[in-house]
Amino acid sequence: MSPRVRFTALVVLAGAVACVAALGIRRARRKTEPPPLPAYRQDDPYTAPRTRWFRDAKYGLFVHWGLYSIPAGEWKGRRTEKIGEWIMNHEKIPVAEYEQLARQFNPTKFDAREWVRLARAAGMKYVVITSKHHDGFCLWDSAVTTYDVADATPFGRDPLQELSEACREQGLRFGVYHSIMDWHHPELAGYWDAGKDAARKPDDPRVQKYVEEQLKPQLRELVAKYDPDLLWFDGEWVPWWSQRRGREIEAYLVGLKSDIVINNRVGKRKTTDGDYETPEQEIPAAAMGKRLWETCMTLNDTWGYKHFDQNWKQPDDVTRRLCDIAGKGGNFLLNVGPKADGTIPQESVRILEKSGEWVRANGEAVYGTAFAQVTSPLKWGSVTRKGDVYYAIVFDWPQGGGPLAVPVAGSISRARPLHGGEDLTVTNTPAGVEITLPATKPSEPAAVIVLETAGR
Ligand code: FHN
Repeated sequence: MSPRVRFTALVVLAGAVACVAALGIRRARRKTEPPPLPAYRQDDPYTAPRTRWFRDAKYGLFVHWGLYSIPAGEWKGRRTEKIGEWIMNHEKIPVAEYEQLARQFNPTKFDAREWVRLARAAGMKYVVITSKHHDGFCLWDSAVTTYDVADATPFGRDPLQELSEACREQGLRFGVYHSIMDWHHPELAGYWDAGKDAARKPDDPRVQKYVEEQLKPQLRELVAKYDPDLLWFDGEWVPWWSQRRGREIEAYLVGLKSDIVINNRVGKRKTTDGDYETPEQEIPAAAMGKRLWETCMTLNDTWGYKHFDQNWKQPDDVTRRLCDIAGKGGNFLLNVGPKADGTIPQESVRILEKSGEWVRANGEAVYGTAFAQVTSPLKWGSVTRKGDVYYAIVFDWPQGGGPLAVPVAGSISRARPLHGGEDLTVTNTPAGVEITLPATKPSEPAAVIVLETAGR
């Protein structure tokens, strides 16, 4: 065999070996690579009819209420500087000792209709309440555990039943918060005293047991008993939770209620998890492209009630944050931490009612709006958009009135105060539109100017 033929044969052989090896590696890799995440939703949450209510609502009440409302931030005379609902963790309270709080949970002043009346007075369109926070205590009558309001407390009423009914009666949507992390399961990592052999992997049989024997059955209960429009998961950062587990729960919930809206903390807060992003205690600098989002925020510095936390945001501040969020296409989920007696702290009531006066009077510029593409950041307030109409929400009115630059795209044909009065002078410039404001600001803390685009 000539050297040339031998060389070609060697090359062909080497090539064949390389192919076989590559195939082998790919097969092996395919064996180790987790199968792709199951797709379970056929729609795009950003435009789907089932999220329309959420996109139009813009503003909701978050409620953190549970056994932690009893110590109210103080344990054995020691005040925690941290968030009240984490007192079991921060004060290293053993499960058996913390459970005793249930015997004291008897919120006889709880009035679901009053809570919903307050949400409406604030201008809110939905309510999301903690069905189970990290401490594992269940605020409804669950057949899956006795660590719930029905079996462990003298209260004898079902707060979720009453609140979901009050929401329906008064035309608000109802959502439930549910923590994946559960300190009532010390066998799972997350509990402050979880041993080093606590479950830390998603495929740990103890996680499987928790998911199959508690998480899923309780989600089925919550959907069957209270028909929530929204599921607000949390506590997903534990090492034993994964995007795959999250996808499994999403598919499970969609099987129970096809139009349910689910936040991104069902998974690992990836942009493919759930229907929307959940920035916390912050407002994004700009809209998030074609991804829904909702900022959740405290009214003071705690989610769960702390009797000494008086660092309250003021009504105008709340109103401005709502408009800022709406101008960037987001939702605002603002929290209250009711007391153990079932009442909402008076300061929370005052702030929400005061801010609500403006929100309800100017709802046209908030509800059902989308983010307005502004060509430069705004200092004086926010701009929202509804179809071919913009709403300039002006908080910082120029001294004595005068020109205000509104950096929106498109030519504006008319500018008028939302609540009537003379039309304003409009000058379209390459950078947007300039409107001439009158000396007096028509309303506080902000005045809305309606800008109609030429196409109208
Ligand atoms: O740990 C919780 C906290 O207690 C509170 O519930 C907030 C609300 O969004 N979420 C977690 C912190 O990210």
